[in-house]
Amino acid sequence: MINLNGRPAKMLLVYPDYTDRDCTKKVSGGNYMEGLASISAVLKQGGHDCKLLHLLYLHTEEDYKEKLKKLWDENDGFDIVGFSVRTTAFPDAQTYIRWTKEIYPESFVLCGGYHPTLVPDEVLAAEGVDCVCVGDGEYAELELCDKMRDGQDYLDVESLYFKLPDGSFKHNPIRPLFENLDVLPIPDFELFDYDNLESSKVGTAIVVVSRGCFYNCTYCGNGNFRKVYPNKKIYARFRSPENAMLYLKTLLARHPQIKFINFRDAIFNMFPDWFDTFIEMYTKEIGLPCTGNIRFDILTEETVKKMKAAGFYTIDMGLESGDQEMRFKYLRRYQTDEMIIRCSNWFHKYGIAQLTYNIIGLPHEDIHRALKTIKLNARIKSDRVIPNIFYPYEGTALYEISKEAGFIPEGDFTQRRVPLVQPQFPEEQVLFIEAYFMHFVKRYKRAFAMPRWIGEPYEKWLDIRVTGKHVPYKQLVWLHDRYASVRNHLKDFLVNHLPGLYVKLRMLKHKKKADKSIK
Ligand code: B12
Ligand code: SF4
Repeated sequence: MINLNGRPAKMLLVYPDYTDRDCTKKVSGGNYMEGLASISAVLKQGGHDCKLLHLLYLHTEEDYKEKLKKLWDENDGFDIVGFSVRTTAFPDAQTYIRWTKEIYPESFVLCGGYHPTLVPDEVLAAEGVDCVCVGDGEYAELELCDKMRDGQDYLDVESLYFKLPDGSFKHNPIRPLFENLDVLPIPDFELFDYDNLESSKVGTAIVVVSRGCFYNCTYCGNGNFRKVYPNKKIYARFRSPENAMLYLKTLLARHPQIKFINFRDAIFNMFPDWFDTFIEMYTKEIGLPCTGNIRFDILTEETVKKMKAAGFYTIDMGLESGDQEMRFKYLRRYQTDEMIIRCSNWFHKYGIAQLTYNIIGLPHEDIHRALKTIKLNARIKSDRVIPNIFYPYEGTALYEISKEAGFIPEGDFTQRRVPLVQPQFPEEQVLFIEAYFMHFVKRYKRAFAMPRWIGEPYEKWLDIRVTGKHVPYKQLVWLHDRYASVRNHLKDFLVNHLPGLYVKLRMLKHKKKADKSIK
């Protein structure tokens, strides 16, 4: 039991923030994370201290230990080391935890974030982990720190599970969600080297003014994240529009170089009335160019028009699969092709570019269904497409479907490029669709724009190039990998050395789109 004898607690947050494990060099300043900035703000408001070890790349033992020691010495030690763990970061996090305990065996190691929320006992069982936080962490951490400061027993703190000296687990109830997000302080942006973040370098702020989502898409953890709370009905919450303005104004006052806002809320227009009020206030009080995730099944043309006035120059939308049956049966996303096409037309009409997220390699998918995703993107004339390879997150409905069908291979699949092994959709075909997604979207767009007599044969020819028996999938994937590596290096170079030019190029692309709009 840690007793700080009246001294405020010192917490070190460790954030393994990289998705590409091959990247061993620092290429950017990493991502902003609302959850950690929020925990830090609440702890500091409560009189405690909080620092961040932001891991931007896969560290070697020497590198990690050197950084940890430096921070430890500068701060005269820490009472708690808290790891933020997303599912795919868990294997690396375990290594970092082991190394932490090797130098500081007495340190109290706590894990929080999405993975510990989904599978708390699995995380608590890992070597070196003393405690896990299930769900939102601010007030559980504050209570833990307060109790350590006051020398009280903290083993009953709600939302925390503890590993006891005999190795058994102590599970506490999960504290109810706080309904009003306005009670939270403005996040501690300065926990991060904010002006050096990947987004800040190109004048963009990542902003999150909500928690959760009330939809139930089967591949997403949200359906399960909310289940842990006793009052799960209020899981999806937003700061009030007034408080969201205060958040933005505080951020802009501290970081005046920010010229774009990237709202990363799960679904920005989840509550249409909130959204309409928010964008009206944003138009008057902020007015910076912005983007956000938008759901189409709750959208009206009037809202799209207002979004244009507010400064939305682009939006993101989850298209996920172009096969309606896949969307309805396996993804539980009840959006018809017709609805998707109609809403996309509004964005074209008002000159707001559209980026779509797509999933390839879903369970029971095959190359013909994946081709439908390419074609729907072409029909709605997506301006940018992001194809992601399906990853089965434990605890999600689609993980269970994949497991039941026998598509999940034995052993650690977290580092596989294509996690599912499905006979009807082999790895090289999934990688091929991912690699050449935009290439084919562009060509199908052309085919659909041509007169039928030429467009139809061109479409059939393209179909053969995607699904034909003799397509050399493996070789084409190899070629694309080489090209992607050069392109990514170039992008990193521009973002890190010529950010002005990068922003200009990005704006030029969006200007072309906006010029076509109705003024
Ligand atoms: C905003 C967002 C992003 C942003 C910001 C990333 C970030 N790290 O926050 C961007 C666009 C950069 C991003 C990227 C990615 N994301 Co993302 N993202 C989200 C989103 C929409 C909201 C997250 C958020 O800010 N919530 C609000 C904050 C306040 O809550 P929070 O982060 O959960 O933090 C609270 C608790 O988790 C806990 N907590 C968190 N860390 C810790 C640590 C300790 C010690 C403690 C005690 C508590 C604690 O306390 C916090 C405060 O209450 C969620 C989906 C969703 N609706 O939740 C997906 C989500 C987090 N993303 C996800 C994924 C997979 C990714 C990517 C890997 C995608 C990719 N392939 O590139 C990358 C990874 C980037 C990275 N390095 O982390 C998954 C994670 C799934 C999982 N099981 O781990 C989610 C859940 C979506 C999904 N598919 O289900 N993402
Ligand atoms: S709408 Fe987005 S955040 Fe909500 S459940 Fe679906 S995928 Fe997850």
